[in-house]
Amino acid sequence: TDLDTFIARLPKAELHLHIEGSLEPELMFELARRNQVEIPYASVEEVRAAYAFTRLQDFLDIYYAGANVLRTRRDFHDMAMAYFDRAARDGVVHAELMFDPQTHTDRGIPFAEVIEGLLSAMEEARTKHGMTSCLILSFLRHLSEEAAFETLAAAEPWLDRIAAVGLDSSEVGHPPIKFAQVFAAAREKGLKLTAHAGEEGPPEYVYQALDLIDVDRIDHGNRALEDPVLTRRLADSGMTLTVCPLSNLKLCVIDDIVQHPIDAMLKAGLKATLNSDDPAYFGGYIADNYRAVAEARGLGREDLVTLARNSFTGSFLPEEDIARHL
Ligand code: ES4
Ligand code: ZN
Repeated sequence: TDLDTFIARLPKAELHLHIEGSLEPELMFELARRNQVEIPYASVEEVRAAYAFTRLQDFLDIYYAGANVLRTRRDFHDMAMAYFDRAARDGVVHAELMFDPQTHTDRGIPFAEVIEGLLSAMEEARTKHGMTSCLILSFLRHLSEEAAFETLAAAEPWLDRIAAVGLDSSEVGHPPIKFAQVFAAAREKGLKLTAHAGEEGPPEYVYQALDLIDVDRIDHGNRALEDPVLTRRLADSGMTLTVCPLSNLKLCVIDDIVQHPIDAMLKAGLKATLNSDDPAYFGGYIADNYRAVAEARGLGREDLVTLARNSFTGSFLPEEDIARHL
């Protein structure tokens, strides 16, 4: 079989996906019309042309603006369903969706509208595609820890339907230690913990995620490679890294896809996985990420199988469900 067919047929889990980052320009226009919201673009082409970033913050400014068209639970449902339909075609059988409640509650959208829309799409994905999924509530790190505590409190009625908490948005200047208390509270409530670390931030932020938060996963983790001691520690502990190659390219974490360190990560014994991050903004879904690094770094099919396998062993699924996928 050719590479695209092999990748599409390889069962995989997606572990690093911001659902708001799956909002395609076409749906953005449809929701703007449906909700009578003004958007600063005249056409889908103009939106896509605006997706030229040189760093994380350039992207985040546009991503938060795009989320402004999301108003009702139906909007969140439709956005998530579009993602599930697309991911199913890429061979995703389990998806862990990060969502940013503060992006919506700070605009006056009730937490219930956001999560109920996502949950109903998750239910539909299960019946329509046989796809399992779970939710990762992400705190915006450019906001205060107090605001994160308020978000955790707002989530209380749905805690049994939330697998984990995460930490995203502007990394530099907002180290994990800023959120140590709220992560401890989330763990007390039985949630798993993950945090973006080492995307733009230094290895020190990865150490903080490990030592001060005791995370179950690291999102990105690229800059850990600058520190051999840290790299060895991540490998020896079997820590899962949710790596996002096309995101790294679009946000200039790397200058060219041929420089992507995925093969170095595997060679170092790191439990890396491949993910799409914000597929509507970064030019590709999960299979595009597999293909991009397979071609750019000459990964063999055994490597792709290893990466897909890591996506299940690194997932937040119960042990018996993980075993079913191996
Ligand atoms: C994000 Cl790529 C990335 N990094 C940090 N925060 C984010 N939120 C959405 N995508
Ligand atoms: Zn991310």
